Amino acid sequence: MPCGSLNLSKFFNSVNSTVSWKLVRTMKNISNQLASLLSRAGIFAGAWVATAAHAVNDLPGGPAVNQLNLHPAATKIAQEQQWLHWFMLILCTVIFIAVFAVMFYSIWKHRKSVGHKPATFTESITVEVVWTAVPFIIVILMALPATKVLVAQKDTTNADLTVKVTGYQWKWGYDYINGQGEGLSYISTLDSSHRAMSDAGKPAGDDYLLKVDYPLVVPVGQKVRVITTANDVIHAFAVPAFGIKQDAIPGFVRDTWFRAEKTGDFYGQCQELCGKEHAYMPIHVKVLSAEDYTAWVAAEKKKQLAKADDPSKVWALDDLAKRGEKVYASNCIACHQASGKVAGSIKALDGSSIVLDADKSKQIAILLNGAGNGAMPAWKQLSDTDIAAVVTYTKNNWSNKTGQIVQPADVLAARK
Ligand code: HEC
Ligand SMILES: [Cu+2]
Repeated sequence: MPCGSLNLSKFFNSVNSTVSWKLVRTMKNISNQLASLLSRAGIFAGAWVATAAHAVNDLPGGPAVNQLNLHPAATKIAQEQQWLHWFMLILCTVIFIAVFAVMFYSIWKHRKSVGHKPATFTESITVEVVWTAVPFIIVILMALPATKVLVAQKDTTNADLTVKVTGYQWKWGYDYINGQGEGLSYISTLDSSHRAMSDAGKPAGDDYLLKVDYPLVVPVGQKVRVITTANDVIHAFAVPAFGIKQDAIPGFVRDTWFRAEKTGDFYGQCQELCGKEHAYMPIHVKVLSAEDYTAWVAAEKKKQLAKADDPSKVWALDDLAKRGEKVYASNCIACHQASGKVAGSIKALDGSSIVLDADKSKQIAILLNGAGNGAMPAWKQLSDTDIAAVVTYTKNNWSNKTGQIVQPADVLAARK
């Protein structure tokens, strides 16, 4: 390329579209071979873990057994990040080898014992210019493609779908605030069977601690803008296959985006230490085809309509307690146990004077406002019916046979 007509942006575009694909392929080959070599070495160390515990397999879209390489990319951005990763690693390795080769060769070749006399000159303008110019060019060569990807990563404009992701201790809230599915809103928590496995110290399955009740569902090939924030402490929303990771900070709004190139399940985890159950708030993104996504949105909307309970509805005790059992299983069991008994600093609900109290407003107030300086979280975000249901359930389960029923209207009144 003649130097006078060097057009950098054109140059890098052409690098990206032609040369880079060959490079990506060779780099991938090198990296795969490297990874398999290393993992074979790692198998010795890993073998006892695998046999002692249980057989696990790779989880597509999630972690792989003895994984050393980055997750297979499911977005263009992740692909480019991996290209950069290998590009820089190889560049640095080549420089490292070249510099040290020259150094060791010179030391060896010009050693005193074979009669070499030290040169007496000092300062060489040529050498100084070369060792300033060459690294400068190398740095520019690294910075240009990196900047290009960085700028693309930050460009959250023109999204097809916008989802607000809220970090809670310890679950994720997903609100579809723009695009197809607007208005959908739900909480995604770890599957309770996985918590039970963890409590029992018996991990099982390839998706151990990655299974959730309601995954984040998005359409394939569309630009999804993710707005992150948090309700309590700092969390971080990250999905390695998409190449995204964004802190979710209380009181602040940050954003990132991805465009999944294939359908399937992709997994991530909270990546900012956020408390004792940091490891129990996985992220599961389900990427659907356009038709499946449309069908999913329609079904969810229907469900939401059915669920949009009329807070003035008067419930029968049995129906409400049955619903409360579900609310309890997904929200309260982590602390209060299925048995409702004392567990450390967690007060028992079975036999609790507050739960048994004929004055229902006491327990409603605890649920709406929390207690023990936040040790018992506030549950304002649950619907009136869900709060009424779980209160009714606790008042009529275990040895608590009060026969009391709390209606959604009682909760609605207490909110004011
Ligand atoms: C993060 C753990 C945690 C979760 C989840 C939790 N609680 Fe609690 N809860 C506590 C703690 C700790 C206390 C004791 C607070 C105190 O010191 O007064 C408590 C106290 C209570 C009390 C008062 C008991 C008494 O006798 O003082 C009630 C009622 C209660 N929780 C109901 C619930 C219900 C219903 C849910 C589910 C919607 C729930 N809790 C979820 C931790 C939790
Ligand atoms: Cu977290």
